Amino acid sequence: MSHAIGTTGTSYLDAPHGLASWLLTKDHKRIAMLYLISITIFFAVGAMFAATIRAELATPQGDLLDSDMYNKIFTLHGVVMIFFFLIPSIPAVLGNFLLPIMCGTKDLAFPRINLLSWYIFIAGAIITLAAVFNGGVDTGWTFYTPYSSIASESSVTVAALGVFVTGFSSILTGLNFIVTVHRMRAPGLTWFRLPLFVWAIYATSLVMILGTPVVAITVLLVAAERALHLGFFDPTRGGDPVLFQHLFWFYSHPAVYIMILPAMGVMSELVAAVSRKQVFGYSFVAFSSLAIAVLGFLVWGHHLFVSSQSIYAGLVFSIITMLVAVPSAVKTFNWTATMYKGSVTWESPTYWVVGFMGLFTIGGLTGLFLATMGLDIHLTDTYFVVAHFHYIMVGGAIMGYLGGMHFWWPKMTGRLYSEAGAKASAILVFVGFNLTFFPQFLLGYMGMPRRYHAYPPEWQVLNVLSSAGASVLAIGYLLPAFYLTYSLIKGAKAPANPWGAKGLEWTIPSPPPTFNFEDDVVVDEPAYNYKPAREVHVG
Ligand code: HEM
Ligand SMILES: [Cu+2]
Repeated sequence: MSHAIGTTGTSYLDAPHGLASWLLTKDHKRIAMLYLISITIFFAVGAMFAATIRAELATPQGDLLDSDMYNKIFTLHGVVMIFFFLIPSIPAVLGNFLLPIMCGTKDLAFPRINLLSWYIFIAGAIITLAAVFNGGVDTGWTFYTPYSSIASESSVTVAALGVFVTGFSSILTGLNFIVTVHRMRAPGLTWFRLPLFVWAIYATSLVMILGTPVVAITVLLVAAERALHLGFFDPTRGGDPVLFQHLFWFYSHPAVYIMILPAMGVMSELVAAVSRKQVFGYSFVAFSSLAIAVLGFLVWGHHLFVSSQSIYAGLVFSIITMLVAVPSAVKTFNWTATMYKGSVTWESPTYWVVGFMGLFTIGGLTGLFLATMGLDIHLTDTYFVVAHFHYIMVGGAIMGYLGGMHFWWPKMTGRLYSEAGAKASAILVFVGFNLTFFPQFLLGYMGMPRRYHAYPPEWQVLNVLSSAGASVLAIGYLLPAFYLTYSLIKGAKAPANPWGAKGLEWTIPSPPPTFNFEDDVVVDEPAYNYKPAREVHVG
């Protein structure tokens, strides 16, 4: 592998300063930083809505918010978290930063389009947030018709346009990644020498470019129906409200994999690094990403078990949904096997890895409950569903994102952070998370419906536990904001390879120079070619 340690080029952070040099940058690493700053702000906004929801639900009466306000708050929470935080998080921040480096190239295939994607993302977010200040949206993040298309008097049209615009950002980013992986890999970097993170981002990109146009058109149809009173979904004009659910979930089920596949990619990198070992069953892990991407398009009907869908269609969707569990389980088993035979050390990334595996497993297993049609008829639209997807998307995707941020932070910023702080944060997130969401499985099983702002007093104990857990979780998420920011000011300088990890990104200085590699890269070994000895240099 090319070893470029000691390159003299100025780091991408030190290259021209000034606001304009950042806002007009074509450097994939700076664009990643622009995304990092923006999605961190959106996460904070989404988290404040979540805190409001948990405050309301701490007591059985609807005493903090009226029902109308409550509807608006949980809608905004969902919309902001899904479209403006989870979907862009790992691909746009870590993917943008790392994919070109992992492919041994100087930048993405289309650097200008990469910058354009960020501007489109910001434009979409501003339009959507305008809907918030323009009275809010009360449909839920799923925008179900006919409520959203003919009944709701809130700012659905503006929010729908915001989501529509944001979709283009996703499509362009996906295209950029796919072309880069196909056309720009360094000589010798064959498909089966690619880091598993690249495989995961590649599979995610396929979903982004194939799925996003469908949701974009769907929300556009809702906006058109509202503005022009067309009859796409309006039954009084011959439309079909359930058609919306089909179109919506045809994208949004795959979209849940846009959120989790990249986190799985991060996990593969981290598991290899903390176990100092080639990932067990490398090609199975690589292909399982593609299998998930493909199967993900065939299961949308599991969101429609209680719609007018025929019971036979339900049966087919039920079975195919269970099949999706197979490639997910393949990954989990292979990570476990990697760690089992490896020499695991307890640095902070290991904490995030273990947390991810625990939470993702619970999320996946409870997915199987929901995939069982007869059981889902009882559980659908209850807190069981809420708990299931939070275990995967918050427990899995955000753990993966934070694990990746901690692993690559020294590379991205050139600074080491407090290991003790990072471990404390991982533990608080894990404990707070379980306290928040585990009670919701029980509440759902007992029949507590989702999206209600008041509930019978007998469910208060579990709700109070959940709200209390949310405060612990919030502290766990806030901590990194402090020690990571502190590391930028006072942190020790990071060496090129603080974890003693394998991968092209660890062969260049931290932070990398503007064009990543000084010489042309040639790769002559498989990914994760760990040798027994190594040195660790963390703060
Ligand atoms: C083992 C794999 C999985 C299975 C079998 C599964 C199954 C299901 C089923 C059947 C539902 C519908 C429940 C209902 O509406 O009554 C559901 C909902 C959901 N799942 Fe999963 N799931 C799996 C993995 C995932 C993953 C990986 C994610 C996200 C990254 C995810 C996110 C969601 C979301 C967001 C919803 C609810 C959406 C809403 O109604 O707001 N699931 N899951
Ligand atoms: Cu689904």
